[in-house]
Amino acid sequence: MSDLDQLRTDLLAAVDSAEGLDALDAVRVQALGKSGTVTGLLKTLGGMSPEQRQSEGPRIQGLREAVADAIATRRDALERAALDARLASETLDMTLPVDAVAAGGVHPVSQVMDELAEIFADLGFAVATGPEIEDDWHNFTALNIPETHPARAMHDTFYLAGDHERPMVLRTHTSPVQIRAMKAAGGTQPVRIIAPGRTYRSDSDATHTPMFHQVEGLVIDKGITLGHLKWTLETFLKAFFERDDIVLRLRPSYFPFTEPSAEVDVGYTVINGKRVIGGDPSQGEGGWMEVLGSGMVHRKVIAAGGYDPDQWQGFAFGCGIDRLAMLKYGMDDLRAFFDGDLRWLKHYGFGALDVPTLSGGVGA
Ligand code: 2U9
Repeated sequence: MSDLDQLRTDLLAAVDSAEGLDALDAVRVQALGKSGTVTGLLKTLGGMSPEQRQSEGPRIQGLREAVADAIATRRDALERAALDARLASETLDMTLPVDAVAAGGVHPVSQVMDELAEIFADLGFAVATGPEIEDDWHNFTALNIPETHPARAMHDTFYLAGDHERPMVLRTHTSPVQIRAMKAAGGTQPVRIIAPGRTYRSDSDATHTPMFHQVEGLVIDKGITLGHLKWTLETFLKAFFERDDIVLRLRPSYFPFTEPSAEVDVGYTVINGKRVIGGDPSQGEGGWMEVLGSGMVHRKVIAAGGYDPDQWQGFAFGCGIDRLAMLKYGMDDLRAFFDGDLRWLKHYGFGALDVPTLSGGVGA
């Protein structure tokens, strides 16, 4: 075997046995680099006679090409093997659960407010809002609660330092919103609104917080009767508690702003030791639970709102939103509503996209 053949055999063997790209590059430098063996042979061509160059030239060039081709082929194989190894070690398990994204939740009070707006929208009621800092006239006087009326003391009012001409209070109910809505309607247009929002009374125990949420409803029109009131409340309660078997009981009561006035009880039944709204209250451990106050708007209040009480009548109702939420979603401590405990909110809160969760609107 000539020296050239021996060199070819050695170099091709070195290329084939190179175990990685670095080793292969070392072989390339050793053969084809500036001082490489094959490069050295190519340089000898210059000192040869023309005849010698003619016979040796193609052999040496052939050797250079064979080594270069072998290196390229080996590099491809090594690169493919490296890629295969990476693909095998870096596989993604598409079946793994994704990390939960931290998302906020909807507070039960907000959820119930959305549900109320939805149900009453179906009945043609708009949502009205007003200031939480009210003057004495809108909060009391216009609602037939004059200065000497015992109801003022009963409301445990938060008074604000203001001028003596126009004492200001934190509204004790959302009723002043309805007075403002009546005034805005100018004594000539029917009114059909609910007024949900924050209210304030100086009271604090397991069932009372100094701030709580109320919703009140008001209808002013011609020819309004107690029958309209009862139907509206029955329709509302059936939609809210998502049951058709809700029974109502109206008990005579007293509120300064309505005459006659009635407290509204709903029938409950007991399932697994828990009171559930709906069903026949005369069965088993069932009974009645007070959920709303209501009545026909007092003539003096109709007049204070700018309407002629000989032509216009109305009904109104009110209840605690916090209490509605507790009854529907089964919480038992009112104070937890306002503690801001994230564990409680996670448990009782609602997803932003669940709002509202009613299975259907009124009449569905
Ligand atoms: C106007 C006229 C009448 C609103 C009414 C009630 C009866 C009532 C309480 C229930 C529990 C509030 O949260 S609670 O303490 N409310 O019983 N509210 S009628 O009557 C109005 C309001 C505005 C212009």
